[in-house]
Amino acid sequence: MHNFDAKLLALLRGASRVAILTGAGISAESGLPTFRGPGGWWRNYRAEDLATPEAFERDPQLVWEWYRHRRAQVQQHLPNAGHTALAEMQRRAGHLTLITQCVDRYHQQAGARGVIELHGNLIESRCLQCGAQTEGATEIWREGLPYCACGGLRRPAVVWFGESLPGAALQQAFRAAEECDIFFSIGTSALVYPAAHLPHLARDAGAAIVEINPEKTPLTPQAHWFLQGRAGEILPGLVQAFS
Ligand code: BJW
Ligand code: ZN
Repeated sequence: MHNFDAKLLALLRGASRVAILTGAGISAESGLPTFRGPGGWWRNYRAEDLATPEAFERDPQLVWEWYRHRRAQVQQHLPNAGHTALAEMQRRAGHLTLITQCVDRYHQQAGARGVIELHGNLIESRCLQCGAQTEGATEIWREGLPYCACGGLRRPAVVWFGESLPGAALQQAFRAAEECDIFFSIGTSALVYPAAHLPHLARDAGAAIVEINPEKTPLTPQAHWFLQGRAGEILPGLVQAFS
């Protein structure tokens, strides 16, 4: 079990508002690949070929092949001890906002509520013609591409590079960061903006910053606590502090 600093535990017990930002690393122990780490997607593919609007215009079949594969992976695996611990922490803490860059919906599946999805989700798709956003079950597949009932082509309901994040979600996330006493950055390389701004906003507003990651990131020098290790191993112990 991880040995936590007494000062950190006291701070957690006294905190009235907690904000948590998660990234692909939170789902790594579920068996989902991350983007940038060893075994990550960007080790074998170029982000520009899969996660940009230009890639989708150029080769929608290829992009959909990747997202179908990832949907299947999400269905084949389950939330892990890290997701469960965060949901439990939310039940115990006075006020805990969970902000995620993940598109797998594992936080919600583990019981977390009011999750702010900054980069959309894998489950839904959006019609390029009528704008309707619905779950995959309503897609009409033809030659490797999903269509809407209106006939329009559908795209994954995620946020690609160069696209703006959903405005309401981003606003809620900024606010949670500015108002919290403690901000956790968990399982994210802290490289992709504007999500990567959040811990800095929180820090500037006076919050304590706690980072959980097996590797150092550009955020690490700014973190008040760097808990080096896997989220699924560290978080279950940390839950005890919230009671
Ligand atoms: C563990 C673990 C375990 C392992 N336990 N941890 C130059 C400067 C600044 C900004 C820009 C710039 N050029 C372009 C930009 C903007 C760009 C950006 O930030 N680029 C940077 C890469 C430089 N951002 C955008 O384009 C965003 N939009 C935007 O800014 O709009 C305004 C605008 C419009 C037009 C022009 C310019 C600006 C949109 C970003 C969208 C990101 N989309 C993706 C795909 C989403 C859909 C999908 O899933 O398919 O989001 S890319 C990918 O990266 C995904 C992730 O959410 C995101 C972040 O990655 P994450 O989650 O941090 O994962 P990894 O793999 O990077 O890290 C995993 C971490 O876990 C590692 O640290 C491991 O060590 C750790 N880990 N096991 C705990 N067990
Ligand atoms: Zn439509």
